[in-house]
Amino acid sequence: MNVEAYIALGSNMGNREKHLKKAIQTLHFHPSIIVENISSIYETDPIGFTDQDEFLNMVIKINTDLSALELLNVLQDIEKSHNRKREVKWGPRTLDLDILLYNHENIETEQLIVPHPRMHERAFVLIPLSELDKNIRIPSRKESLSTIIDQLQDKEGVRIWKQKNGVDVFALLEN
Ligand code: A4P
Ligand code: MG
Repeated sequence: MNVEAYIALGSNMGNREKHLKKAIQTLHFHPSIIVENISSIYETDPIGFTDQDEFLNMVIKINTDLSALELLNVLQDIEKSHNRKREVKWGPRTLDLDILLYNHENIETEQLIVPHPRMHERAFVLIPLSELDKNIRIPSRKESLSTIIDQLQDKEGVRIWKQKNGVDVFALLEN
């Protein structure tokens, strides 16, 4: 498993926490994916399309043998199994799974752009990411993660909802 990747999870419909946990469990059971670490869960004000319920957001770190496109396909299959519908751009969703980083690669294809093109402007992504690795660099960005976060406007819209406690990555998933 020689690739390190970071995935952002979001949900603002139905049992939000259950959608996030189920997705992580499904990834964990995939033969080509190891879930290495997970952030706390944050409750966040909706960005973009604001007339919708609050989100739960978190970020996880995985190791994988999958290519970036194979990983995207796995994530989209999981979204489908959560009955994800694409109706409103940036609108309500049971589960959104985005690839933030894939090693330190820059990828630009029709289906996939990595680093995720909007991650550097989103506190709901960068705050949980920095919890996992505050020194991580976003390829093609000069500034450090903490400098980018300092400059963000919407930080007060991102609040810890369930703190990850202790060393066990999966303790959060069990209760
Ligand atoms: N795609 C391209 N690059 C990627 C990537 N790195 N990871 C393509 C995943 N997918 C990627 O995505 C549309 C297409 O993007 C996919 O078919 C894939 O080929 P989608 O998930 O179908 O649609 P979407 O989620 O509506 O679009 P997108 O661009 O993922 O939306 P965003 O930018 O993620 O915004 N507010 C809060 N507080 N929390 C949220 O989680 N999420 C959104 C969605 C808006 N506001 C939010 C939140
Ligand atoms: Mg998405």
